[in-house]
Amino acid sequence: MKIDIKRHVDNPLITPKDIKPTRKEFKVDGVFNAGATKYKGETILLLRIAESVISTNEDQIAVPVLEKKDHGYEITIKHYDKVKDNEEFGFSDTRKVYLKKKERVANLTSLSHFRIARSSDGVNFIVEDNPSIFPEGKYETWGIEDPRITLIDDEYYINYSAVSELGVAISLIKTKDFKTFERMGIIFPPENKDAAIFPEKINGQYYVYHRPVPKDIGDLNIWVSSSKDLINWGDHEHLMSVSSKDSWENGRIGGGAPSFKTDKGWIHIYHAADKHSQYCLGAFITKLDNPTDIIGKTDEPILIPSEDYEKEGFFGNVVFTCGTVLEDGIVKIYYGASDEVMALAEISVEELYRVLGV
Ligand code: MAN
Repeated sequence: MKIDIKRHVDNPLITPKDIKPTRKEFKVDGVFNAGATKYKGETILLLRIAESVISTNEDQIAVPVLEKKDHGYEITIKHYDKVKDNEEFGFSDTRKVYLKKKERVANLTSLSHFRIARSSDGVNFIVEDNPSIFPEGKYETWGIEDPRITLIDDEYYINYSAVSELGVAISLIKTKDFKTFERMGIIFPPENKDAAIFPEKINGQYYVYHRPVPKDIGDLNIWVSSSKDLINWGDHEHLMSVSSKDSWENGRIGGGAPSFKTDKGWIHIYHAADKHSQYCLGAFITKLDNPTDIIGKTDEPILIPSEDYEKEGFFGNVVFTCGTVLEDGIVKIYYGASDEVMALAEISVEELYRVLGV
């Protein structure tokens, strides 16, 4: 089925050269996977900005991490030598340094923070020069990633991946004005990612989609939980599985942008990867009075990496969304491409109904 989805002609909208590094010894590797919302008539993107240390020697990798010092957590730089350390560590994945013996990640190559970009037309963005939210404390020593923004009443709730050597947890922050931010702590312990909170209570409960990361038994599937206060989550249920066939979604699936309400149900745009780590976007729709009841789902992706900026970059063949804005029947999907740039694609709600078969 041919799907009517349009990439914006100005794509990519934001690239690393639009971003001022936080330190002179840092460079920006990526500006991607932004949360999106409307605030006072403007579109706000909360950008994930990944920074690494400028390298002066090809054989060396220097990685930025937070370390506990007398006065709290400070940035320190760890060094690896690609030649000398080759026995012990793997360097082939641009995102990670790999500890071969333990078969686990020793460090990420970059440290991510969040920064605000504002726009009056949803296309031309002005990016702030300084971080809005910077990693803090023992659960964020390797950075903060992939924010999703949900407006509930008059407060914006931002959930994100808090990354440290203790694992990837899901944490929550709230703000009323995108100037002051209140940390509310971890809502799902490691390893868990890709949480997307619903914007209102349904039958007296808040709902969230999230993606636990089983290491030994089980696949990387989407789960759903509910809560009365957005902090304590329970009633955990499995929602949707990776495909068991040779398919675009047989590797991993995860929540994308927070679901939005339509006449026919809650629509959720999610991401899915195949066994070769090609990341696409798909959609499903649930009943309005029950976010655990899927009534339609896309068989084929609505967005597949095909443009240069989606196929090549810091980590290529990736389209990944954390935020949409619904205006006048059009869904603006803001998405990270190749873990490097921000882009925009638009699809109408009517077209989504058609591909969802509802
Ligand atoms: C994966 C990717 C990276 C991310 C790490 C830690 O490797 O999603 O972008 O930095 O996980 O979350």
